[in-house]
This record gives sequence, C-alpha cells and structure tokens, in this order.
Amino acid sequence: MNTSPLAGIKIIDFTGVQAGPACTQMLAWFGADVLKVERVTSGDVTRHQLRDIPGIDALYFTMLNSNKRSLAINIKTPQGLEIMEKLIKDADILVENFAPGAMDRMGLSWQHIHELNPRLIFGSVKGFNEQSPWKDLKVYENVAQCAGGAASTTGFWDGPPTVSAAALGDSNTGMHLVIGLLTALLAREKTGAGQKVSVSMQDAVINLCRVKLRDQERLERVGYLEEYPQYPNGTFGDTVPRSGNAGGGGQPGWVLKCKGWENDPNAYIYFTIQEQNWANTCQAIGKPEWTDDPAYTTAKARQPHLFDIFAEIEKWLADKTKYEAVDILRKYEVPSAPVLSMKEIAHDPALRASSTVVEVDEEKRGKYLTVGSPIKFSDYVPTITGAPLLGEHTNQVLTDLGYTADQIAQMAAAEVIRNQ
Ligand code: CAO
Repeated sequence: MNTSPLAGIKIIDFTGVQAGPACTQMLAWFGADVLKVERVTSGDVTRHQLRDIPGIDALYFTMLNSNKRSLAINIKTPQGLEIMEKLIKDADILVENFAPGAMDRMGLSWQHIHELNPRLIFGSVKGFNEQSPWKDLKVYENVAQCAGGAASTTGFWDGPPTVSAAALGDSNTGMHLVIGLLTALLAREKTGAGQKVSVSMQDAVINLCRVKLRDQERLERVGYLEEYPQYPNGTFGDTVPRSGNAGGGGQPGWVLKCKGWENDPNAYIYFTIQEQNWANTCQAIGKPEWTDDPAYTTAKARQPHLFDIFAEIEKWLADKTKYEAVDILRKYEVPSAPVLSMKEIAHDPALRASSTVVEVDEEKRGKYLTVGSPIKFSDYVPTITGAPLLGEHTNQVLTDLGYTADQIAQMAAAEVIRNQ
C-alpha cells in the first residue's frame, strides 16, 4: 500500500514552460525521481514570469514543477555536457521541449543519446510533427490551439475564433507524452531497448478535437449539423462553424441563467437534454405536459425549437441559485452542473478532500494552492511537495556522480554550474 508506482525510475527533466514540465511533474507524482536540468543564468523562464511575490519563484513555476529536484548546469560548456552525458548513461527517461534544433545544437541529438544509453527513452515535444511544413516553428499554447482546430470551432458564430482557457496545447500535450513514455517503458520490458517518443502540440490538440473532425465529415456528406444552433434556420458553409455552448455530442445542451446572473458572471448552469431521459426532464422543470406532446417527444421534434425550450427552462431557473437548480435536477438524473468560478474551485472542500486541489507549504513562499493528481489509484496516494529552488540539488547530484568538493567549487566559480 502506497508504494510509489514509478519508484526507481530516473527521469532527466530537460523541459521548460508548461508542456514538458506538466508531463514530468505527473511522473514525479507517481514516484519517479525527476531531476530538472536548468540553465545556470535563470533557470526555467516560468520562475520569473508573472511573479506575485518579488524575488520568489512564480506560481507558474511552482505549479508545474512540484516533487522535482533541480540541477543547474551550462550544457554549452564541455564540463556541462560531460555532466549531462553521465546523467543520460544512468537514466531511464529524458524529456525535452526546446525549440526545434536546440537539442542538436547542444550536442544532444537522438542518435547520440541512443548511443550513450540504448535503454533510455527519449520524450520530445515540439509544436508540429516532423512531416509538418511548420516543423521549424516555435510554438506556445494558443498557437497550437489555432493550428489544432480548437480555435476555429470555439466561440460564437458571430465572433472571431476563440482560444480555450484549458491548456489544450501545453498540459494536454504533456499528458499525451506521459502516455507515450509509460508505453515505451512497458515496451522496454519486452525488448530491452529505449526509443524516441514524440508528441506535437498540434497533434495533441487535434486528438481532443476529434468530434469536430467528425462534424466536418458529416457536414461534407449531408450539408448541415442538426445539433448546432445554426440548424435549421441558419446557414452552413463548407466548414464546421462555431457553435457557442452547444453540446458536442448527441445530447443538446446550453449554458442557462440562474438566479443572480445579473450581478454574478458565473450564476449559470450547464443543462443537458438527454434523449433517453426526456420524461424525467419534463418533470424536473415543471413541464409534465411536454412528455407526450408530439412537438417535444423526440429529439428530432425538439430540435427546431430547442432555444424556445431552453428559454422556458430559464424561466424555471429564475428563482433558483445554480446550486439549488442542480440539486433538483440531480434527483431527476438530468446531466447538469453549476458553472464554477476559479474562486469556488480554489475553496471547494470536496476538491481539497480528494487532493485535486492541494495546499503546499514552502519555506520561502509559504502556503499556496496547486493542483494535485487528477488520477486516483486504489493503492497509491501521491504526496504533492514544493518545487525546487534553482540549483537546489546541484551539489547533491554532482557528488553522487563522483565529483569532488573542489571540482564542484571550481565549476561554480566558472559558472558551469549553479548551486544554492
Ligand atoms: N545550458 C545551456 N543552454 C541551455 C540550457 C542549459 N541548461 N537549457 C536550454 N539552453 C538553451 C537552448 O539550447 C537554446 O539555445 P539555442 O537557441 O542557442 O539553440 C536556448 O537555451 C533557448 O531554448 P528554448 O527552446 O528554451 O527557448 P526559446 O525562447 O528559443 O523557445 C519555446 C521557447 C517554448 C517557444 C520553444 O522551446 C518551443 O517551441 N518548444 C517546443 C514547443 C513547446 O514545448 N512549446 C510549449 C511551451 S509551453 O507554452
């Protein structure tokens, strides 16, 4: 019980910003020994971005680098490269997400890494895959959301393409890489060999936008999408339009106003009309007469006046808070949820109890909130610790590699390394 599933797996975390760090952080939560290798000058750029306390590593960094150790070395020096090569020879996984070509320029091509340690699994994140005409581009979150089809299909039809607040380009790509790395670890059990695992941000976004690709195919075949607000009175072009808050599957849904919406931007619920639950839904919203009315009984009959139905439900919601409404709807098995603000999520006792949101106490920063593992195991509970200071573990790592105190001091003086 509570044996770390990845105990003994050594990971070199040569990543920055969000996509790579999100991947290695999750592996650290699962018990891997994750060593973050950073620039001596200032480390991962997120240490300094959007700081809320002067001189203290930003939350952007701490929320993506918990449970890791930090080694600060200049790989562009012969000694720095030598240290990295020693680490590679002894590691199970190396993960990087630098700009295209940066690894090669540092003398760390996949071919060289594979020669140094044929068992090592090499994880790599780039904006675009190797076949892409844009494979040389540097990419951040929203660039990937736009190139992956998410932006063109998000937002309202009369507004511009819209990006999501969810990190579909960054953390999502990191999660895809986690799956790839664990799969390669299993494969290594059989073959003894490591391999390169690549995930591009565009591909990872497309994977999450699969229902929109489904809709493109349907649109090309029949010329309309019956679950979209544009149906039946609006017009369809030749590409999947933005559909506001419409449900993405076969269950129509919409964001509906609740009591207090005039002053509270989040006094809304998401309401889903589940095909097989229509009779219950009518009971729940005080419209039992709709149950057998031919204008309402089937999904097809409801479709042309779906927004009139939602308007009626909003009348029912007018004197109910979002929580009261959901409490009623749950009794009738209507799929619904309150629209939660980040403030509500931050202070939600249930999310704390499940360790989905956790409080960490760090020596310098003090207490702060961060995310915990969304993956729950029956035999393992991850413990979320703080993030390392830049170079906090440099001395320890170099000593373990066999360097003497004198050598470490010389390297620190020459700025080959940085230690605390
Ligand atoms: N020692 C010496 N040099 C180091 C080093 C170390 N420990 N760590 C990094 N560097 C160097 C790199 O070699 C690179 O040098 P060159 O430019 O001379 O080759 C340099 O630091 C900067 O690399 P970078 O990739 O971190 O930074 P960037 O500003 O050029 O690009 C980003 C940032 C995110 C756009 C780019 O890394 C990228 O496109 N990555 C792939 C996609 C990705 O993961 N993006 C998501 C990031 S989350 O939004």
